[in-house]
This record gives sequence, structure tokens and C-alpha cells, in this order.
Amino acid sequence: MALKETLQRKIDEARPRTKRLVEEFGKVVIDQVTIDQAIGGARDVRCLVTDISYLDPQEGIRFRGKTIPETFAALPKAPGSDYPTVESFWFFLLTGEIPTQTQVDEVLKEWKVRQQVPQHVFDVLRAMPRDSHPMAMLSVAMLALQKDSKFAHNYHKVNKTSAWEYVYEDAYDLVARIPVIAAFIYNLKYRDDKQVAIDPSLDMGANFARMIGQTEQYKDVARMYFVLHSDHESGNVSAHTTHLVHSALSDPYYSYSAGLNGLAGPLHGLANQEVLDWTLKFQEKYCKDVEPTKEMIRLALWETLNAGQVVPGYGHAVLRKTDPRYMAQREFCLKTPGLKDDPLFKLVSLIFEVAPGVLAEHGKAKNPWPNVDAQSGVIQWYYGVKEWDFYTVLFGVGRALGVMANITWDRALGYALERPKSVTTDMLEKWAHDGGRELGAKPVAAAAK
Ligand code: CMX
Repeated sequence: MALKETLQRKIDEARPRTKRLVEEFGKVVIDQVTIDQAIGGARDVRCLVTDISYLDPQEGIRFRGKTIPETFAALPKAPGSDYPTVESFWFFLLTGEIPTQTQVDEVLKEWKVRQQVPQHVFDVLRAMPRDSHPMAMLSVAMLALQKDSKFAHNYHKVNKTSAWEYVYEDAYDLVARIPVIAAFIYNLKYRDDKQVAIDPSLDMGANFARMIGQTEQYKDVARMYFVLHSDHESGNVSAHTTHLVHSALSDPYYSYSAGLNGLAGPLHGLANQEVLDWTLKFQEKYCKDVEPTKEMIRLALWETLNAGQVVPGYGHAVLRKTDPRYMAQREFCLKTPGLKDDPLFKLVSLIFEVAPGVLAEHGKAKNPWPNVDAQSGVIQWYYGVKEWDFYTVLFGVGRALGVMANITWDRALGYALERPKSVTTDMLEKWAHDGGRELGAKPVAAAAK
């Protein structure tokens, strides 16, 4: 069964479950909110729903119920590779089913039709100052695509049952086009605008590698990288922003442009460029002529912390152990001849031995362990993608898969406009004084009258 038909069947199965939860169990309490959660970024408040991935603080991410190794093992592989194609992963994320080779072949075929990027998008990018950050370019490219949004064009024709079909159309177009746009930005900014045409015989990862002038081996790097960065449940800034903006029925292009703007923050996706920046500055300052030592790293980490800065690539809002996405990339390095002996990889491994202890001693970060961003840049650097301000764009290409699958399901299940309630500081102070808000109580201002 082709992707859309499989998805339709899954949606038909899921809709009665959501309807029943709302109609029969809508008032069942699943969480409560404290003052520090209201002020502190809603950490750990359970008020988002997704079946696409789940992040356990100890275990890490599961895509559709599968850990990273299980996901890689289960999906059909790219020809001659140990890694699955991104296309097969897209089928899996959307439907929760492992596609057969025939189903993967269908997606591969459709992807090639959808990946054509209209010329005006390239024109817009060429008109931007060349020193624009590549994330700003990627976000602008999403907005340039918006004029052809099938969801926006059909909005007045759809109802709550059929709306998802146009989100699906846009989402599919967007995930197929975004690697081509990313490659264009790379070539525009760093390779004198020497552009490389799409090779329609290749899968997404392989084609991306070719378009940015990379080696055979980088094809697997791209496949692995895009899958690992795809989804991390719904609460992270890029996923949540995309979901929030789409909840106003803004189309997928508007929604993902907004999501990318969140990904571009140094506490989120931009941390991967920050890691490279930190590590290279460390090399420059401490080990020009000598091998790095743990003591040097300790000193440099404390310098960063004492300057009131965060150590990039470490810590997480949900995870409480080393990020399995970090480990998957580390294992890739360890099994790749050349890479495992690369000085930068060795340095990053040494930082991994020292930083958790320093962060624990510092005593602030709830999680002193590395996240995905601590390892990803090293691999890119090794293969010659040394322009580290591009690294968050790579994250953005991968993240598109997760958030586009999510908003397709948002529409399929008719999720509502997102609109949490705010309170004032006066209210918080009164509830603090009273020992908590009496549920069902009138707002403070009204009660005082
Ligand atoms: N270095 C120094 N201080 C850190 C820290 C780090 N790596 N991680 C957390 N802290 C500090 C926080 O800044 C916070 O300090 P204040 O109380 O002064 O505000 C305190 O420890 C508690 O923070 P937390 O509850 O442990 O972490 P948060 O949920 O608030 O933030 C994150 C999570 C990722 C933003 C934070 O760990 C961080 O800034 N890490 C470095 C940047 C980074 O690697 N981001 C990428 C995350 C993955 C991704 O999204 O791509």
C-alpha cells in the first residue's frame, strides 16, 4: 500500500481514539503546574501530544517506539549501505510502519518529482547579502516557497476531515525540497555559487552529498545525520514553534520558517556551531604546539563558566544522561578508519571525559552530559564541511522530517489552536501566600472587587 493510503488507514484508526479521549475522559487530570514551571519555561508540563517520537529522560529518544539502533536496524537500507534511506524513514515517521522495499521505491520515485525547487527561490537567496547567516537564508527560502502552498490555496475548500491531505502535500514537498535548498545555500556561500544539479538516480542522502561536492562515504553521514536530527518529541523549540504556528492554520512553509528561527538559537540547534567554535578556540589558545590534556580542558571549561557562558553541547531540558544521538555519532566515528584517530575527534572525546565532572562541580546544570550537538560538528569537519555556521542548516534539514510528520498528524487529528493561559505576578504572589491556587477560584483581580 502506498504512503498516502497507509497514512489514511492509520489516521482512520487513530481518530476514534482521540475523539473518545476528549469526549469521555476529557476532564481526567494528568498534570499540575507549579510557579517555577510557569516562570521557568513550562519544563516538564505534560500538555502536548505526539505519537511520532517520545523522549525518556534516561533512555533518550524513541522514534515510533523504536530506539535509534532499533530504527536503523529495522528500516530497509540504501543500496550498498548499512544505513537506511531518509525516504524510508519518512514513511516510518509518518505511518509508524516499517515500509517494504516496494513502498520505499514508491517514496523514492515520488520524492524525485517533489524535490524540484522553483527558480524564484534561488533568485531570492541570490539577492540576499552573501554574509547572511545560512539559517536566515533557509528560513527565507521556506517563505519564498509559501506562495505555492497547496494547503493555503485550498484552505477555503477543506473541512476538518480533509485538511490534513493538503498539509501532507506541502509537508512532503517541503522535506523533499529542503536538502536541495540547503545544498544551494552551501554552494552559494562557500563554493562561489558553483551549483550542482540533482542526480535523480540517487536517494536524498546520497544526492545531498553529491550536491555539496562530497565523497561516497559522506552519503552515509548525511543519511545518519538527517535521521538522528529529525524528531525529539514535541516540546523542543523548533518542534513546538512549528506546531504552535501551524495551530493557527498557517501553512507548513510559514510554520517551518518559524520553527527554523527557533532552531537558530544558541541554546537549541545553533549549539552545534558553538561547539566547533569553542573547540577550535580551545585548540588555538591551549594546544598550538602541545597535545591537549584534561587539565587544560578543565581550565578552559571553568573559564567559560566563570564568564557566565554555557558550555555548548552539554546539558538538556529533558535528558538526564548522555544523549543516544551523541552516542550514535560517536560510534560512527569509532568505526570509521581515519575518523577515530582524528585529532578533533580525540579532543571532543577528551572533553567528554572532563566536562560532565566540571559541570557537576559547577552545580547548576541538571544534566551534565553531552547532547547531540557536542559530536555532530566533528564528523562534518572531518569530511571537509568546515564552514561551521552551516551546521545548524544540516540540523534544519533533518528536523523538517519530524515536524512535518507532526503537523500532518496535527491536522489529521484536528488538534486545536494552541493558546495557554497567562497569569500576572500579582496572581502568583497571592497564590504563593495562600499556599496554592484554589482550583475553580476567580482570578485575583475579580475576587478583589
Ligand atoms: N553550561 C553551563 N550552564 C548550564 C549548562 C551548560 N551546558 N546547561 C545548563 N546550565 C545552567 C543553565 O543555564 C541554568 O542556569 P541559571 O539557573 O543561571 O539560569 C541552570 O544550569 C539550570 O539549567 P537546566 O535546568 O539544567 O537546563 P535548561 O533546561 O534550562 O536548559 C539547555 C537546557 C540545553 C538550554 C542548557 O543545558 C544549555 O544551555 N546547554 C548548552 C547549549 C546547548 O548545548 N544547547 C543544545 C541542546 C540540544 C539542542 O536543542 O540542540
